[in-house]
Amino acid sequence: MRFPVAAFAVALLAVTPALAQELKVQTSTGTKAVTAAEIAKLPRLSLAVQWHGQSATYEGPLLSDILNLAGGVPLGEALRGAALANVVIADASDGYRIALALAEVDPAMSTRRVIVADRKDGQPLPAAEAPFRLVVEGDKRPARSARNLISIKVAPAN
Ligand SMILES: Nc1nc2c(c(=O)[nH]1)N[C@H]1C(S)=C(S)[C@@H](COP(=O)(O)O)O[C@H]1N2
Ligand SMILES: [Mo]
Repeated sequence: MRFPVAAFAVALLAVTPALAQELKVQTSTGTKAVTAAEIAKLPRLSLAVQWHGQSATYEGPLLSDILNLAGGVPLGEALRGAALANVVIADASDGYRIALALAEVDPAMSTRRVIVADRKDGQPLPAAEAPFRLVVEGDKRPARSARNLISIKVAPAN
């Protein structure tokens, strides 16, 4: 009996990322669980990266489009005055956490493109990076490109 139980546990672990494919997005209007299906419907772009001498291409929607889905995030013309002190905090399943200024992720403000990748090199994200990976264009080191992204929060820096 031991082997079948172990095999079942391994199979369950293997499918868990697929089941958990949603992103918690917390904004001034509340918390929304954005599903992988909603994310798949957004316009997509590809970012080619050269990290530690390795090339890869990540694909997914702009983080700003996901923030617009969640609502309550001042972007575009609304991103002015006190709103410019908002930060985006991204949390990963291993406890890793990074921050960006909201202005950095607004395509109306910044040339830096920030995507929530769900594919890499034409394949679903590998388990080591799933369910989503933040890909922050323009950083010299990929330290803010958080793997295993599970939650995003937009709030005033304070
Ligand atoms: N969740 C998570 N994401 C992370 C990290 C981490 O420790 N945990 N390390 C960061 C750092 S410091 C780097 S250099 C890159 C390394 O990315 P790679 O493992 O795909 O080469 O991941 C970034 N994203
Ligand atoms: Mo790093």
